[in-house]
Order: sequence, then C-alpha cells, then structure tokens
Amino acid sequence: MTDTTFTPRVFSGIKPSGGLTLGNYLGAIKRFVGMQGQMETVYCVVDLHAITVWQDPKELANMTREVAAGYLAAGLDPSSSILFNQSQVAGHAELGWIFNCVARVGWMDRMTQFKDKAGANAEKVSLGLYAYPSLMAADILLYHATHVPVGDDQKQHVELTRDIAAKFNHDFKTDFFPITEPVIEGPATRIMNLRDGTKKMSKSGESDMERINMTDDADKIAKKFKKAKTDPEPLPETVEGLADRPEARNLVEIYAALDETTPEAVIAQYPGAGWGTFKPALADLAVAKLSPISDEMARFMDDPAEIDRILGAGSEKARAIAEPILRKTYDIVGILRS
Ligand code: AQP
Repeated sequence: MTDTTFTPRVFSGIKPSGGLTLGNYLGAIKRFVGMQGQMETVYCVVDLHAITVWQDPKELANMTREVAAGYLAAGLDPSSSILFNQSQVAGHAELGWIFNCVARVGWMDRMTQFKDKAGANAEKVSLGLYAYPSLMAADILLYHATHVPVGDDQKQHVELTRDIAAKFNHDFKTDFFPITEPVIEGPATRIMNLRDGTKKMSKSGESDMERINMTDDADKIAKKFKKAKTDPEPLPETVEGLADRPEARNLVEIYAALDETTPEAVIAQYPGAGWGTFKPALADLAVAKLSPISDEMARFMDDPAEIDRILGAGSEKARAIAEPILRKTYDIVGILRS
C-alpha cells in the first residue's frame, strides 16, 4: 500500500447537449462558481458525454462554446479555475477504458438515468450511453478530485465513481484513487420541468415550454412561468403545505434559489398568495438574475476565438494534472509503455 494524501480538489462538468437551462444554472454552474477560491477547481464541458446521443456535427462545437460562455458569464474566472473541454484531454477516454474493465455490468444495469433515457428503446441506444457513468468516473478520478458538486440526478453516478475507485484500489492493492464526496446541497438540487413537476427540467426535454433556457429573454421567461403547471390552490401558510404539491414546491424552490434564501423564507414572504401574484414576482426575479448573465453570454459568444483560447489554455493546465495520474495508473495496471 502507498500512503497517499489527496489535495482537496473540485471537479464537475456539463454536457453540451443543448442550451443551458435554469436547472443547469442553479443546480450546477452557480454552485461551481461559489466553490471557486475555496479549493482548487476544475470545470469541464463534457463533449464526449454529449455524443452518447446524436449531436449535429455542425452544432457541437458551438454548443461547447455556449456552455463555456455560460460558465464564464456566471462568474467562472479562468485564472482561478481550470476551464476546458473534455475531448482536448485524451486521458479522459484512456482512463474511461480502464474503468470499463473495472466496473461490473451488474452495477451499470442499476443506473436509473440510463433506464430513464433509454426507456423502451434500450436495444437501440448507443453503447456509449450505457458506459457513460464509467467515463464520468474517469473524468473525476483523472484529477484525483475529492469533491464533486452535482445536482441530485447525478448522485448515483458519483456513488458509482466511489465504487469504481474502491474496486480499483482493492484489486490492485493500492490506495491510489480517492473516494470522492458528492456535494449536493442548497434549495436547487433538482429543478423540475415546468409542465410536469414529477420530471426533471432538462436541456433535451421535448417542449421548450417545460424549461427556462439561460438565453431566454424577459418575455419568454414571463410567458413560461405564467403557463407553468400548478394546482388550483394558493401558496400555503407554511412550507409543510408544499409536501404533496410538486409543481408549487418547484416554483417556490426556484424562487428561493434565485433569491439565495430558503423555501421557508419565500413562504413567509408570500403566505397564502395566489398564482396571479406569485408567478409574476417569480418571473421578475428570474429576469433580474438571469438577464445580466445572458447578456454576458452573448458578449462571449460574439468572440468565439477567445472562448477557444480559454478552453485551449485550460486543457493544457488540465493535462498537467492528468498526465502523471494516468501514467501511474498504467504502471499500477502493469501496461507496458516504451
Ligand atoms: N433540473 C436540474 N436541477 C438541478 N441540477 C440539474 N442539473 C441538470 N439538470 C438539473 C445538473 O447540471 C449538471 C450538468 O448536467 P449535464 O448537462 O451534464 O447532464 P444532465 O444532468 O443529463 O442534464 P440535462 O439538462 O438533463 O441534459 P440532457 O437533457 O441532455 O440529458 C449536473 O451537475 C446536473 O446534476
């Protein structure tokens, strides 16, 4: 056994599989930016994950830039965090293959996100979609990341990462990989679909009306919240009254996350309010918080060469951390390199 201590390091990523949503912002980006400066932070645009489902080759590079623009516009500072796109650091795919040989088929069969995404079509989806959590483990462990901020939907994948690290360490009698901690906290760990409060808000959901996009203008945001599904009851007097009301709870949690407060404080501010009062207030708050970010995103997107430069420089810094970890992994596995 080697005595290894791990530098505290954050890793997380977002797929460029569509435009960023309010769920990505509140559940991920805003929290990523909040961890900047507290420890070393490595943030990625995970383009190899995006291609597990069909992506138009004419759009993919631009979607990758748009996610990078979202990070930057929300306050990610490339001089204090490493920002890059996954495919520019080949070690992700290399370590992903080694982890495909560590992870067990039975573990992958339990991944609920695969079941949700593949649905009745499981025979026809790509092998990449099935293996994606093992590549995600590689993304994290290639940097020996100790902390992974994610939304609630990714909890099972971070647990799988821990299982892969533990099995690798056990099989090769080492303690080379850390047992990473998921960081899932705050009022916005699972923002729900505006038309169905039992489903997660997703980039790739069927209807544009079910999500707020980071690039939506004020009119669109107001219209989407106005049309958001709710039950007929007004807001309750206390937060316990939201228990069996998924759509109402979702709108209150969105308000709380945008306003950096708690659902309790939101209910205390709007006790018994009707939707005709609460929805416009929520729309105004969302516009006030999101429009400076979407303006900034547009400014970054006007200069794609600058985004490419930032991602290229970030990739170099990422490779400097990843390469020794990958080399050592090959040595542990016993792979010949001349
Ligand atoms: N609705 C959400 N609420 C809170 N957090 C969310 N995240 C995604 N949706 C929500 C968090 O955003 C990060 C990046 O996710 P991703 O883009 O890599 O993958 P995803 O979770 O599969 O996101 P989508 O929007 O649902 O993408 P598609 O539709 O393409 O599959 C993660 O930390 C995630 O938890």
